[in-house]
Amino acid sequence: MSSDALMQGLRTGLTPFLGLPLRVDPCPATGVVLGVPCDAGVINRPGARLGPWAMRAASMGLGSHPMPERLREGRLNLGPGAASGWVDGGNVPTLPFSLKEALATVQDTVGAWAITGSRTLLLGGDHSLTLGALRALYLQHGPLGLLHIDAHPDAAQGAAWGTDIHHGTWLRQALEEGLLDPERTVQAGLRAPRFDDEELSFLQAAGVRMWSPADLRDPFLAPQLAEDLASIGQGPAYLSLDLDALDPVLVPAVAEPVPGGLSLTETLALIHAAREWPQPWVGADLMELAPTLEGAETSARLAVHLALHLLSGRSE
Ligand SMILES: [Mn+2]
Repeated sequence: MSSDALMQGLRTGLTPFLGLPLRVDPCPATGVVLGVPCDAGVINRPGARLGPWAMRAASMGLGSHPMPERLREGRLNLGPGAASGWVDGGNVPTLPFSLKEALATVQDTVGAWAITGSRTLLLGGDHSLTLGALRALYLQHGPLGLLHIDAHPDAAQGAAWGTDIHHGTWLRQALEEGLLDPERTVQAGLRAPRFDDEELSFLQAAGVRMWSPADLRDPFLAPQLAEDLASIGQGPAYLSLDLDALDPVLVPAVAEPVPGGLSLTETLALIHAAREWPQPWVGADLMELAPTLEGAETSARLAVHLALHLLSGRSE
């Protein structure tokens, strides 16, 4: 964000994400940030429908260059800013009463931007809405690789709640619909308590690579982790981040916080691994920020920090 954008935000009361130009109609751009103001797929503790507003407000006044990781090596050149060539596309106009219609609206909106060549970053919104983006990007690119950073596997059978689609089932839906290449699908941060082992068995049988926080921290598994993360990008890929992957001390304002989560450093290491993919991810999302819950300000701040790194190039 330039200081001009900060002044404009103060003057107008509008806070496009990171001060990006606001373009509510699809147009060719490097990428578009889209809010998804819907939480119709949340089982407990709603509030994520307000996530996009919280993240935009928290982005106001931030510099667009992450601090260089190292300052004592004499390389202080900041390079291009994060989100260079990106625009804020406003919110996806989801109806709050029908998850099915909301998914179709996300698919239509993401598809309309993708067809212009724009990459997409969703600001959630509950995690079920990711399915709409995957459906749209599959139509554009074919089966996608997926880096899924989350405390939960999100591959539950929907029958228990009388619906196939809620924020704990979208990954199963995506795999069953063939939207993903399971050989290029990796989950990181998994630690939520289980009812049974059905979900994990399903994922293992599908060929998905699952990493718990302890696995991620095991130095003997580091080469395997690097290999798994690199494999995702051997084709068009998507990066989906549920903010509950991080420890609830850092991000309490999520529907389903689970103790024992990832640190910021660990999460950034995963995000930075995606920078090494031959092609940048075609879509990404930051889901489940529920600013009605405790710790909203600090949670939103951290989400924006992650976005800044998601939208930064290799040189930063
Ligand atoms: Mn989750």
